[in-house]
Amino acid sequence: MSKPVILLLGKIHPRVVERLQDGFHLLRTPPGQPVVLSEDEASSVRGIAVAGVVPGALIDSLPNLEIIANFGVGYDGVDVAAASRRNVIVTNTPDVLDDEVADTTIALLLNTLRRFHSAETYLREGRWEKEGPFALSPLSLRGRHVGLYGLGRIGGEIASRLRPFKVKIGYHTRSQKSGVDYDYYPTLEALAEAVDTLICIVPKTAETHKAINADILKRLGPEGVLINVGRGWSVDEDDLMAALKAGTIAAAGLDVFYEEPKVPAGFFDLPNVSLLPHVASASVVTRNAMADLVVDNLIGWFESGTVKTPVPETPVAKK
Ligand code: NAP
Ligand code: 8YV
Repeated sequence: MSKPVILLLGKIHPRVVERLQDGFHLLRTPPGQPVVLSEDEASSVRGIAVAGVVPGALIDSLPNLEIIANFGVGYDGVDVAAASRRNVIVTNTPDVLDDEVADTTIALLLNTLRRFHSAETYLREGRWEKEGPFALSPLSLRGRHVGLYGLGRIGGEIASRLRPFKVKIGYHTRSQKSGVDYDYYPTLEALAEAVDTLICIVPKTAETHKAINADILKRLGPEGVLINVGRGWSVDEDDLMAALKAGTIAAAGLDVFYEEPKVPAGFFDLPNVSLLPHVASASVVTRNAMADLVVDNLIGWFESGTVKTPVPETPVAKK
């Protein structure tokens, strides 16, 4: 029997290729360029492995497509509505990255408050010996009230890690979560009003677009700190930059940006931001686990008609 054809899109993790190459026929397209397939190629494709974008037009141009396996828990790059219309399964990589992303969030929070990045640069530049101790950090985690915008798989892990830091914890989600004793706020406005530290870990959806804007930042207040590890989409970057410059809030730590990999140059000049190039899950061990889940979903589908981690919107039909 001929091997199922999988189209690899974007800069796909090498382990995905390694594990798929024996059992599947792999079609690769040059990264960063439009996907151009012959008619025969298009009709041969039964699966897609992707780290990035799958537009509806591409889905519609592949008549025999059965499954899209997304590398990443956030699957906002995939046109899920178009996939569902065509009865195409979409899978993502939840759970296996929760701990890594939560660890990174705590590191980014501490780095933003205590400016360890600047302190290390100071040491490396030989300034400690010449000029004496590094300046005291104006901000600290001591006594903070932290609000989570999102308390799902990753938000829950962030909250658990915050507990031993002895900070007060609250959250806003659309539905109140059972089994947690953090204070619930029914609106983002109410959460921002109550806390001084806001951690954004919601998905990219129409509802979360630029939800963190000038009004929310003003509510956080002059001691306020924003940490974004969700999607850049959820923050109005112009409003954030203005708030950081004017002292409307005190500092921000960002792992994600509106138009990655472009980072607004204005952030580089601000001493009160800590910037990371979307690395929250980027360790070898965690990215390998994500790659394995991409492959397990594809193998499961083509061997037994089952997938481990379908996204909620997907039609989970048996072959
Ligand atoms: P999840 O388990 O689905 O949790 C999402 C949380 O957001 C839930 O608590 C949900 O609660 C809440 N939420 C969704 N829409 C909301 C809205 N409009 N208003 C308020 N709350 C809302 O997802 P996850 O696995 O924790 O991942 C979350 C996101 O993190 C991903 O989608 C991805 O974009 C991002 N992420 C980033 C990195 C990185 O490298 N920086 C890594 C992994 C994930 P309700 O449904 O009750 O509202
Ligand atoms: C990855 C992420 O950096 O899982 C997600 O949603 O944002 C990150 O873990 C990204 O998916 C890699 O393409």
